[in-house]
Amino acid sequence: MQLIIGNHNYSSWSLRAWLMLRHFDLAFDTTRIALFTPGSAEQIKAYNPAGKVPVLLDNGTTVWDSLSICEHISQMHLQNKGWPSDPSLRAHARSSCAEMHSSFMALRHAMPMNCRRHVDNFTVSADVQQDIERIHTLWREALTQSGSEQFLYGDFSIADAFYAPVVFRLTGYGVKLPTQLQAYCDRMLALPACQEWLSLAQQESEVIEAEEV
Ligand SMILES: N[C@@H](CCC(=O)N[C@@H](CS)C(=O)NCC(=O)O)C(=O)O
Repeated sequence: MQLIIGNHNYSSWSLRAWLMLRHFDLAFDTTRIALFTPGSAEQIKAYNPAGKVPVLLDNGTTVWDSLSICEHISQMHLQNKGWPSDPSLRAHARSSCAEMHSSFMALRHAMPMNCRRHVDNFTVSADVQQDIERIHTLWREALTQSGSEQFLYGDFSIADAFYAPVVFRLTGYGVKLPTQLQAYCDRMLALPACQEWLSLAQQESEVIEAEEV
């Protein structure tokens, strides 16, 4: 497999797809395209006419958009273990991912993923606070319903990959979290794959001024 991604520091959608492959130790090559640099849009379009990363090339099949890439990886390479096996938990996990994919605009705009940045006194506006509280509710429901003391739905799932950029944002912007949720963030941050991504972000030097990547 070949995964085309953007900058490790900024590309939250790329992180989701990469984390699925890396955490489950699947074999793949990474092609990194530094976003918003001369020629980068054309480079991305050569893989994906929609002009966005991530893109996965798998044995002649092109898959684009992070959610369908994660679904594809789960179905084709993980015997569907990207989702919880319990139907009710699976429905919750799928809904949480779809909600991440389509919502939380205030949080995404005000707190763009920037793995190298650590903010001490970030002011959380009312609409960002609303997004954070909704995420708290989702995480708490997931952890409680699954009885998990590890990942959101027990074993690592697509949902953890999907919320990994939120973990990076909440911790990077110094948002104070309830104990149960801070503990979840700590477990995610301790994952070797998350550590590897953060280290790759540290090694990059490009700076993007855009609010949301
Ligand atoms: N919904 C898409 C979003 C992809 C997306 O917005 N990717 C950003 C990088 S994180 C991108 O390619 N930006 C480049 C551009 O817009 O020119 C997904 O889930 O993959």
